[in-house]
Amino acid sequence: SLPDDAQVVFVLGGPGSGKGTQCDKIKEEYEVVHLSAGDLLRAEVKSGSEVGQKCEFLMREGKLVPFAVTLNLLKKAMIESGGSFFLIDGFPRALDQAAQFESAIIPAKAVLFFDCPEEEMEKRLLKRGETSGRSDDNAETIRKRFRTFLEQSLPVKDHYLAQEKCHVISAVATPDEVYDNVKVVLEGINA
Ligand code: UP5
Ligand code: MG
Repeated sequence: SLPDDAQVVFVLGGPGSGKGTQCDKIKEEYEVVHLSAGDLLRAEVKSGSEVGQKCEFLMREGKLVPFAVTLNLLKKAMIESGGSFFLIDGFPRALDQAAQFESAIIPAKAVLFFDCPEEEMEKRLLKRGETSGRSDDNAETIRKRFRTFLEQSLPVKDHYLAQEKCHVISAVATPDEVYDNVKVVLEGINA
């Protein structure tokens, strides 16, 4: 199980908004466990498991994988990490996922939301697609990811804004400039 003082911060934002990039910077400076739901899913796909094979197709279609899959992967990784401060990157991606995670594991302390125009995200993802090898970094899947994000994931931001837990940070600047604002937020929530 998790330590009594466990804390969770969700790191959200559209596809290519810079969630992973900023989490990498945070963990250079703070003692945090960074768990990317997408990275955990890609590892599961790579393992060749039956669950992974099912997820591979959904991810290539820009759709959400079943909640139970991400919840199990995250829970296992949280416990195995031995850490107590968790940055959960790219999850929850729908309102019901947020509610279920919080009742099954722990309420979120705060949410970082990276705000980025679609044109900028598309540009970043297409560029990354030249070398990433990610099966979802192509123009067609990117369009589907944006659609899923708008329809299913954006309500999560509003949910946490209403609870005054969500900190919106502009993602349109250099990674270092974005990180300066991330730090201000993290200091504010006493990470
Ligand atoms: N870059 C970053 N910051 C920049 C900046 N400030 N200026 C210029 N360039 C910048 O960055 C993307 C690219 O932009 C990189 O090349 C970077 O160098 C550059 P990155 O930090 O990787 O952005 P990130 O927001 O992490 O983008 P990512 O593609 O990982 O976001 P997604 O949310 O699309 O992907 P994720 O891996 O979270 O999920 C993939 C799929 O898994 C989903 O589509 C879904 O099918 C599935 N999934 C679920 O079903 N459920 C889940 O809970 C999670 C995932
Ligand atoms: Mg990422």
